[in-house]
Amino acid sequence: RPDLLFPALRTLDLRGRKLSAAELKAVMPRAETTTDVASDAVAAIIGDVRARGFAALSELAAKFDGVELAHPLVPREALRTALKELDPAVRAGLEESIRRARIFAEAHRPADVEVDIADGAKVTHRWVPVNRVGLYVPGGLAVYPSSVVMNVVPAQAAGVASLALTSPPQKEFGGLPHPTILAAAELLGIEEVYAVGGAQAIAAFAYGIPAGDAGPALEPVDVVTGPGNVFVATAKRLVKGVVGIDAEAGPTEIAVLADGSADPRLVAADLISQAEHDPNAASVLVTDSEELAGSVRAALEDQVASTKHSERVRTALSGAQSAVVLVDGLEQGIAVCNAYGAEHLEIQTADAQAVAGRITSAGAIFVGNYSPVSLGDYCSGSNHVLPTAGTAAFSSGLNVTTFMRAIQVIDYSRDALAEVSAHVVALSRAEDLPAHGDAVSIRFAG
Ligand code: HSO
Ligand code: ZN
Repeated sequence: RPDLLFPALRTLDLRGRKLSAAELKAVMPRAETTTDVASDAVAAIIGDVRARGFAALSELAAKFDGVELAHPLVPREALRTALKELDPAVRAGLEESIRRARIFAEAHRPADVEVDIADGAKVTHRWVPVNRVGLYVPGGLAVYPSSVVMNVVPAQAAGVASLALTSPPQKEFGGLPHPTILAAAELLGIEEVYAVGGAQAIAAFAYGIPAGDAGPALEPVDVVTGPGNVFVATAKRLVKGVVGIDAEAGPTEIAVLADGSADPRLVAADLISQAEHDPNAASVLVTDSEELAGSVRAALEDQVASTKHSERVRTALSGAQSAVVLVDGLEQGIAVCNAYGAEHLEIQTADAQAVAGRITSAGAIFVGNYSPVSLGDYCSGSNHVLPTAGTAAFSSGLNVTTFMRAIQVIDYSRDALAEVSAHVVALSRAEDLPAHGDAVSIRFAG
């Protein structure tokens, strides 16, 4: 009775059911997105930072982080020391992660598009990096130096001139951010690092803080990226429009689309790997093989028991957001995955490449037995900041273009303008905006 194994993970049987894409999306397991409960508190913090600058940051650091800080800029010496004291194996891992991410990001820098619409009529789409970005790195339980790499490398490849990073002050590290974060920043050549966390960090980035008695100014940024808790996410939402922000990263998700040819031990290990992040993480197996589903359950019994964060993993796998989804065949499996739009989708089927080619919604696709999500988390060259909660339907993972925008450049000659002038005049009349037409006609009058 394979269905009796690991019963905490529920089964959703979609076999024989003809569901539309919208119905599939509704029926797939997904955590409720948390509604914004922090808005008022966060708005007050943002207002306070705007009004009182460093003094507000210092008070908030004392209140929330229990540290005394007159000015939150981390001394350069502390960055150097953190790198010097970094475990050599971790350093080597970060260096390889950076190297691969750079190869990809630099190749991905978008090319300008220059088009001759007609003789002498040229329109160009010109990519330009933003001037300055602020990167938020969470502290506390989740210390992710790998996320420093994932945010910084594409910004640098985009050509962003000025890059600032912030992470909450840690009492146990003398009010500085976690040393691994500092070391990763130093490896990447980031000199401007702050010890500020929470909504106040996002406010400081968005509005800047003028120089004062406490020390040098914190210049406002154009784009804020990076994950954070509900206060950080709410703050990002509130400053959006003043600055650009990246997508809100919810609890992580892995879906595995597998057929009878998949190795159940690998499927189980990968489901566990992302469940390890968060009791709210989602692990979803989509398969047309009841036999595979049974052997994955058997493998989960073994592997969940022996993994370090067993309790967290068990909670994630037994949550409403996780399931084994049984489908009639690969066709329905692909439809299910496209409707779900997982942050990470692994394809472990006979012809994995062909199946991957038919996926139209996912943050990232991991093809075949040797491309697990953990590879992408650290060292594949791809980015691990990816759309969650189905937002893959309309958004992309972090990449060079996150840190760029494009300018359209219009360059017409006299003859080229003459060729369309009557059309401009006619359209301007139709919109009762005759001065628009006149601005063209005047160039040819007299
Ligand atoms: N899987 C996470 C990223 C991460 N994993 C960082 C390990 N460290 C979200 O894509
Ligand atoms: Zn991960």
